[in-house]
Amino acid sequence: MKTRAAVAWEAKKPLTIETIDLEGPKPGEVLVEVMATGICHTDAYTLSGLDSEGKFPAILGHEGAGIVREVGAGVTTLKPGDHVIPLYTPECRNCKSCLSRRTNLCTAIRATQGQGVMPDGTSRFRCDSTGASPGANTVYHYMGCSTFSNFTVLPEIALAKVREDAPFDKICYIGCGVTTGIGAVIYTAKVWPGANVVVFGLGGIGLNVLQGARMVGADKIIGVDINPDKRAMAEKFGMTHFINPNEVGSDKVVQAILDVTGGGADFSFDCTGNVNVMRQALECCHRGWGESIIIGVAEAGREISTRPFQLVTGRVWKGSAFGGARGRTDVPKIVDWYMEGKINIDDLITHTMPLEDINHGFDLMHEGKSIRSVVVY
Ligand code: NAD
Ligand code: AHE
Ligand code: ZN
Repeated sequence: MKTRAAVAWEAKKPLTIETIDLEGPKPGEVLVEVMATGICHTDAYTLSGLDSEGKFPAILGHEGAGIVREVGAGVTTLKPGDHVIPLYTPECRNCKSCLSRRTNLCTAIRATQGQGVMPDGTSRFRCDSTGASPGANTVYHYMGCSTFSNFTVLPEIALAKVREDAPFDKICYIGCGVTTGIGAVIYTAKVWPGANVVVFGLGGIGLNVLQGARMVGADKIIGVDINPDKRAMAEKFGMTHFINPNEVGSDKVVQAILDVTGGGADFSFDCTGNVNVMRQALECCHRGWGESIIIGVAEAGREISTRPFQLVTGRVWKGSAFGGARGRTDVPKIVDWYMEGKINIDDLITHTMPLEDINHGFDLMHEGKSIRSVVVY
């Protein structure tokens, strides 16, 4: 079939809207009509060319919601008409990782996903309008999702079935940002009531960490951002104290946090992807037990560092992917929380736009003017 998609032909270039050839689902795969997709900072990171797994041309996008239109042979858990959220972290329930119950990092299809292809090693996307010779017109999948295409194909294990009364233009955000932020608090860090929490980077992820911290009853919830315009929204989502490194001096941020918390944070979260900030996030943690969770994605080649003494004296450095959530199990529950009014998504979606304006969504993110832009097909 033909479908409309925003294609990333090469790094650092705007996306262009193309008519793409999409092959139908092979065994174990599902054809999904994407109804809405958010634009996450990770899409911009890959488009910047600094993602070591970035492949071009590709159809980016990994924060979507849609409807199953066709299922391939052997698919048993989904049928046409089902409402779904694509999962860049699938849940096969069969691999060593899934069976361990110790991680959400399912390994069933991770290798091919990183290569921009389906589990059989081939892409379902082709763009014949390039004029390239047959076979040279492959367009790659991205994070196994490619939600910047109106129709896409995913493995059955990479789809969470969700309730049908939930609005696509809001729950698409649960496909990454909401689950990543709230999940990092409840599944990865297991923040306890009364804990002091620090969040570095008050964007689409950090604001969800804030609302997760408020949900579990954290005490002080400190936000750190270089953009003072993020303050009002952060306060709405539970922030009790704000620190702007440009005002206090970036070398004084850690001390400022030690002062506010009376010795250090119980939990800190990096939602910037900046390795210098990650160091501050660790070092502002309380001696003996403070835990710092890295959520931000850093460019290829960047490394984190600290004095080992920081760890010897009890601070813990951890990371979190997709908030530690098991997609097929946890995502439908998070959709329920939204529908029951337990979490706020609406206020974080600051802009919606048609696919034709998707580059504007990236501009708004880079200018710090949006929290989440959502493309509605
Ligand atoms: P965003 O652009 O919406 O927000 C980033 C925020 O960080 C902005 O408010 C910006 O002003 C702030 N910031 C930048 N530099 C800073 C600094 N030096 N000190 C303090 N604040 C600073 O991005 P987002 O969509 O919220 O994504 C945040 C990060 O999380 C990205 O690196 C993204 O790739 C990553 N991410 C990771 C996962 C995961 O599963 N681990 C999931 C989604 C996103
Ligand atoms: N290809 C990147 C990996 C970037 C990364 O860490 N991605 C996160 C999700 S970001 C969503 O917005 C993740 O889930 N990581 C675990 C995994 O298996 O990729 C790189 O830097 O190489
Ligand atoms: Zn994302």
